[in-house]
Formats: sequence, structure tokens, C-alpha cells
Amino acid sequence: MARVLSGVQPSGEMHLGNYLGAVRQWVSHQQEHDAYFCIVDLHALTIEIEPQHLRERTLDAAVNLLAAGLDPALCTVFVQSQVPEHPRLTWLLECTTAMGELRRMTQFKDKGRGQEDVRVGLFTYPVLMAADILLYDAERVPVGDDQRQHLELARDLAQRFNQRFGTTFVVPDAAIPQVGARVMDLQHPERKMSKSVSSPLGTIGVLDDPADIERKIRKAVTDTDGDVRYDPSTKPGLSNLLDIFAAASGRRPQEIASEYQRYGDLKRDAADAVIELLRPVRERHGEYSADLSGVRAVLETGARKAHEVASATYLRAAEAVGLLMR
Ligand code: AQP
Repeated sequence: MARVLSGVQPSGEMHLGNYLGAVRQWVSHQQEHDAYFCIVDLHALTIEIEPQHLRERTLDAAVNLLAAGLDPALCTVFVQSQVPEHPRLTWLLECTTAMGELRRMTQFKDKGRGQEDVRVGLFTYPVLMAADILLYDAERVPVGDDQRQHLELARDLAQRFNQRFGTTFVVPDAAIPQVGARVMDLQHPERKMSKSVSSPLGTIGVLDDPADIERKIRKAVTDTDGDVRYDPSTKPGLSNLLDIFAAASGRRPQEIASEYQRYGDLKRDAADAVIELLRPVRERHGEYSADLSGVRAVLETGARKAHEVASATYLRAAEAVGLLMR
């Protein structure tokens, strides 16, 4: 079975973008792949976050992943910081990465905005992400479109390391969904829906109740020309709603657009589709949040299994670069 790995940051509440862009794919991948899914808490340290919040959100993220449909009998769910090889391999990879490569990362440019006091961890974040992937010999990495450039870097680093030190890593491929790969903020359709940016009306949480989902979609920013048409460049707000509706209903956004004359009708039906899509997640969430010790046990088993794979890969890499092994 091909190996799959992906991760989510415990940087805030899981939202519709995470679900459509990534987590929904993970649920289907676990059936046919040897799948590893990671709560990347070390990545969440690159922004300001309260220690107690980080701990709580890490456990919340695990509850949400199980509620979204990950089945510990079919896949491995673990917390990144519980597998010490992630930062260890990061160092080896950082020693093969050029500053210029990291300066080109658009996410760093967006968040760092050229500030002198921007954190080094935010700058080197893509190398940690490469280590996350390469440690597991992952062939496929199901992610949203915002991670495309980071995936390219992981591929470059793997290829470079293999050329310089002999074949050590599997070179991974990104698996990006056709629809729902970049869900935009409902109030600011020029930027992606995101956990770490506060936008209460612009973000749909996977656990939002139906009335909230309906309200947020009804208030979503569109435009004034009144023409229901899929055109992300001139009608970003409406096209985002069409994308969301399409991803939630398994259809094409252009086809949906052709069936509506009024924004209000489209918004009503899009909200219904999202409410139905997320209903099972909300229902299962109650079960898992009532059994936190069971969730911790899943993470414990997951960390043990992940560590077995990661430590073998790390040893291979450490030996390849010439570290003296015990
Ligand atoms: N808006 C989105 N649309 C589609 N996919 C998305 N993903 C994230 N946002 C969208 C995908 O979800 C997975 C987990 O990514 P993340 O934990 O980095 O999510 P986030 O919401 O982007 O979190 P942050 O803290 O706000 O991260 P930054 O600020 O770094 O973007 C990934 O597969 C991602 O592609």
C-alpha cells in the first residue's frame, strides 16, 4: 500500500477550508493507503499562542479529526512533537537548504511582511514540513492549494539530499483536490479561510451549528451586478460560494451557476449543502469529546507507530550525512 502523510496545525478551530481542502481527502485515503496524519503542534509555535491554548487545541484537533471520520483502526493519528525525529531531521535538511529558497516562499512573505522581528521558526517552517513528510517515506501528500509551494520545496530537498548523499528519501507528490482546494474567507474573498486569522463571519467552523452556517453564508460578501456566474477573477465572493457549494455537493461550480438567477436562492441552497456535509462531523464530535482518555490513547498508539517509521528514516539520513552512530 502506498504511504500517505499529511498534517494540520492546532492553531485554532478547524474550518471548512481544512475539511474540503485536506481532511475530507484524508478520510478517503485511509481506506486504500498506509496513512499517517499528524497534528503539527511545532508548526503552531511559529505564531503567538498561549501554552494552555496550544495543549487544549492539540487535543481538540485530535477530537476533530476523529469526528471528521479518521479511523484509528485504518490510519495512524499522532502529535508531531511526540516524535522527536521531526526536529532532528529538520536540522539535517536545514543544512542543505539555501536562504534564497526559503525567502521565495510566498506564505513567509505574506506573514513576515519584511519585519525584522519575524521569527526564525516562521522562516524555516517549510523545512520542518519537509521533514514531516520525508520521515514517513510518504509517496502522496493530500493538502490544500496553499501548500503547493511547500510541497515543491520538500521534493527539491529530497532530490538534492538523494543526489548528494545517496538515495535516502522517497520523493513525495502533492495530492490537491480538484474542487475546494482553496476556500476563501466569506468576508474577504481575496484571502483564504484560515485558523490563525480572526474573521468570525468569514470562517465556517466544522462544528458551527446550522443557524450559524446559514447566517454566515447569507452575509457572505458578493457583488452588485446580480449576475450568477462563475468567474473567480471578477466575482471572487460569488465564485467562492459556488466553489464551496460544488465541493459540498460533488458538482461543478459552472453547472451550479447556470441553475440560479438570484444570489439569495444560491446562498440558501449552498448553506443547506454545507450543513448536511458537516452534520456527521458535528454528531460524532459529541461522542469523542466525551471520551478524551480514549482520544489520548489513540494519540499514544499513534506516536509509538509513527516513531518506529520515523526513527528508521532518521537513522538512514544521519548515517548518510556522516554522523557517527552509537
Ligand atoms: N482555506 C483553505 N482551503 C483549502 N484548504 C485549506 N487548508 C488550509 N486552509 C485551507 C489545508 O488544510 C490543511 C491544514 O492546514 P493548516 O493547519 O495550516 O490550516 P490553516 O487554516 O491555514 O491554519 P493557519 O494556522 O491559519 O495556517 P497558515 O496561517 O500557515 O495558513 C492543509 O492541507 C492546508 O492546505
